[in-house]
Amino acid sequence: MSDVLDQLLDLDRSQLEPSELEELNTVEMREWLESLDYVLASGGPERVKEIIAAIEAHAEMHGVALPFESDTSYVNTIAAADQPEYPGDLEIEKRIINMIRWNAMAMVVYGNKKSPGIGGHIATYASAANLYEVGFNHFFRGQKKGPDADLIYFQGHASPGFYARSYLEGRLTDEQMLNFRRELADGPGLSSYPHPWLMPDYWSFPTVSMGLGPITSIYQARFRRYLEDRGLYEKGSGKVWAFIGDGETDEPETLGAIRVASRAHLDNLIWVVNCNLQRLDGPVYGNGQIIQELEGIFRGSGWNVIKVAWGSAWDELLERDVDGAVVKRFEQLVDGESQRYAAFGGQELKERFFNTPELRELTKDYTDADFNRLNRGGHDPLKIYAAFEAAVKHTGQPTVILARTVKGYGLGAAGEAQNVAHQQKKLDENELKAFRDRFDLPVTDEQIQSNPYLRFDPDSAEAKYLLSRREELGGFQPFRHVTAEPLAAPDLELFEEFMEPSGDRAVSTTMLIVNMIRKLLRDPAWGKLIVPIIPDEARTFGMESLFRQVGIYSGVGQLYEPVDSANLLFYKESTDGQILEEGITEAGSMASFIAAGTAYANYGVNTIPFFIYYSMFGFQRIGDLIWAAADSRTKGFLVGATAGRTTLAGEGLQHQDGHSHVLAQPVPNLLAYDPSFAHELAIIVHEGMRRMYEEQEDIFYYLTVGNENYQQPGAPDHLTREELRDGVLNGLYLFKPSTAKGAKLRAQLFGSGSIMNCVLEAQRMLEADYGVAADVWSVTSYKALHRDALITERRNRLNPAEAPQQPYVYRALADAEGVFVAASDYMKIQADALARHLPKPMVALGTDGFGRSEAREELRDFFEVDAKHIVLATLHALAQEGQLDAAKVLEARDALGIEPSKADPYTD
Ligand SMILES: Cc1ncc(C[n+]2csc(CCOP(=O)(O)OP(=O)(O)O)c2C)c(N)n1
Ligand SMILES: [Mg+2]
Repeated sequence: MSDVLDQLLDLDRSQLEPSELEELNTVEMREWLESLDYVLASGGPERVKEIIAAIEAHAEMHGVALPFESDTSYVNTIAAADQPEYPGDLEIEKRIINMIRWNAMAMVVYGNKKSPGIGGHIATYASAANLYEVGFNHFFRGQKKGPDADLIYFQGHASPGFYARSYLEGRLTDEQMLNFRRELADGPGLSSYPHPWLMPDYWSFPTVSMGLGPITSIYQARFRRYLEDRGLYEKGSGKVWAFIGDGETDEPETLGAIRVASRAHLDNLIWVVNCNLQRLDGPVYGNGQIIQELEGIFRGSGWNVIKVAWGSAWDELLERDVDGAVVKRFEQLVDGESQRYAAFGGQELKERFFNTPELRELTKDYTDADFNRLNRGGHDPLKIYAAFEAAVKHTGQPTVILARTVKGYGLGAAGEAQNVAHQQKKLDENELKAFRDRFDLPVTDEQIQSNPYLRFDPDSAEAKYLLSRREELGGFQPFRHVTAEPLAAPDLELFEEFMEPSGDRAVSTTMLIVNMIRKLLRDPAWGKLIVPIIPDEARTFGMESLFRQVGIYSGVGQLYEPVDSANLLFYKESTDGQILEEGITEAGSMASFIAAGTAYANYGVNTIPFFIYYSMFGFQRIGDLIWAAADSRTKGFLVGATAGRTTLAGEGLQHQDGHSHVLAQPVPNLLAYDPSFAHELAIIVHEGMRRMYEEQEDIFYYLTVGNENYQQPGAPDHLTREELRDGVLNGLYLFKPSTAKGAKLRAQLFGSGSIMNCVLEAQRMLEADYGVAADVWSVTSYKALHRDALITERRNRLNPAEAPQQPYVYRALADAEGVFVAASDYMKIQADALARHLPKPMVALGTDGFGRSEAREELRDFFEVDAKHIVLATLHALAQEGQLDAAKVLEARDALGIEPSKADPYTD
């Protein structure tokens, strides 16, 4: 103990002068820290942990309520002394990164000069460049590494940087670079962001809708484990890397699923959050510290957290700072304030950060250049390398690296750390020259005016280094390469039972799809490849028997004896379980769907997902993930169960879906079906498997199935199998022609889903009570009919000299007599959208409006889709055609018991 401390300790602290108290505090703190240093040196970190734990317990025992802190001091997680040797050539890497920085900036600046308003981002990549370059030169493994290859979610707004690197690697041409964001130019162009749909040999993961990259990367890493554990893919050391913006962590999809990763011990997952402390409008958390906040969140969720906050230049300062003044200052520093130092440079840092006597003393020898060198960790390759290496080696947990960077790094006055940095796309000549000088680039003043892009001489040390690093790491990144072989659709025999009538047995389409999945799971070729995905609704859909049949996947197996173990259908979890029981997360389930439905591209494995969910919680809730699935060229079946606004009884407004088919319309490569019967479902599922896996088409399917039980009629006799198949797949076929041969009045009725039963009843009533012969058509897909009609219409418009063709729906109905009346459990706009393409008008009945808690019959009355409303609509249409007296319609309305003053379901 020091003498001063001894003396001061003898006094009553409350009697001390403030200066004496401060001295006591300082000396006391130093004593404690020195003791700790001694323990660390002699006993190592483990002993330090033991002592601190004992001190904490001791303090708590004496009534000191310690604050809960899930974050650690605001210093780098990896101490300077523990940093590994940097394996690369820093000088060469610097020249490479500088050239990439230039080209990435040039793509945007020159692109906007040529075509004002074309957009693009400079600041995002500028801040993240070092993170990526350490990855490209030392970590990211390419396709040739097989199961050791990495899957990388690149931050979407940084795409100019990846194109710029690919250009140096010789993968992209000058023309492509000049056509960044000009995909419709004469020559080949480059998409703004990562879109596998647009660049299928390059991008794998669409990340640009904030939050989708993060959540899908978690389920990707988990799915990789699933494939390995089930023996479908060789176990390797490949990682899933996701690069995320700090502003992006605002999205619930970013942080909402991080527990999934730690619970599953996904040490094959590495997130790098680029903490440039800014988002689009300004600071992410100006009044606080986003890095510290994120550290707390991730640590609390069981992740390994590595902070890369401060660059190497700070190490020496921290070393000298025995009183911890710098660390204390770090901890006070809010992000909005530190943004100023990045924006205004070393002088600002000197005056505003080193603003106490101790800090001034500590830096008294510092020159302006020294202050300017005090860099952020995310721009220091040594720090980044240490973090990446530790992340790759870490076992048992996912890792997140929180790297502190500067938004718009290198842009200087043109936007460095400015609130406007995100949208900066224009640099004037002086700013371009400043950028050139800062990064020491071989650009002449003349070149600045004209040819923007730089390349290394192929014989240069830089070009060779660049390519040899990638060669050693297994090839270029990003890449997308489909290696899966076509796989023949299952034998039609498998589906034969569904073509037969069910007899007295009433069966719902939900039960039918589950039966089909069960059968497919037993198929020798397909059985292993089916991936049933359920967000905690298996019992709702009668799928619990699958628990036992194929098991629920769990990376750790089952560590408990299930409560229902005596039951035949017990809740079985196992490492080779096949079902992905995701819990209550449609977003997570959709992320699994994407992983399973793109495994043909990412792993060369033809897994086929069936994601079964409450239809209301699909397009409406996770529409953006479905859009990303489409972009990703995902295959598989989305099955919206408990579908139909009036078919799902009792559940009411929030659950009754009468519009998911409308929301399915915008997704171009999605086929959407609303089948009524088993034979339709069987034909669609078989054809889907054939097209997606045998023909390798990049499409996916949406099927709605209901929970209403009814007898399945089997394939109709009046059609050949071929005719039936064509009709079902094209979206419409004559299901039940009228038998009332002599009737004068005619109608064509169109039914879908379970409303088909109302249509069939209306057919009977019209014939029996009103002398109208009605044919009944099954409309399996309004979307398919509409799509075909638009394609045909366009073809005719673009080829006016050729004989016009008719769309399928027109041809199918050309000779149909009488009025057209359609009814479905979905919005009227589905049928209305066909109006232009039909031989005559079609009256649409549907379920526009909010649902109600009621029984089916009442719901169908309320929404006016039941048999009596179909009858009334038919008679009204006949009257409008002049074939029936209006008085007859009025008579019928009253006879049917329809009140004209009844509530309007659309407005009430
Ligand atoms: C879902 C969604 N909302 C909004 C945007 C628009 N947007 C693009 S980038 C951006 C800011 C991104 O900030 P950050 O995540 O911190 O990334 P940085 O560019 O700073 O690395 C925003 C709001 C988007 N792409 N996706
Ligand atoms: Mg940011």
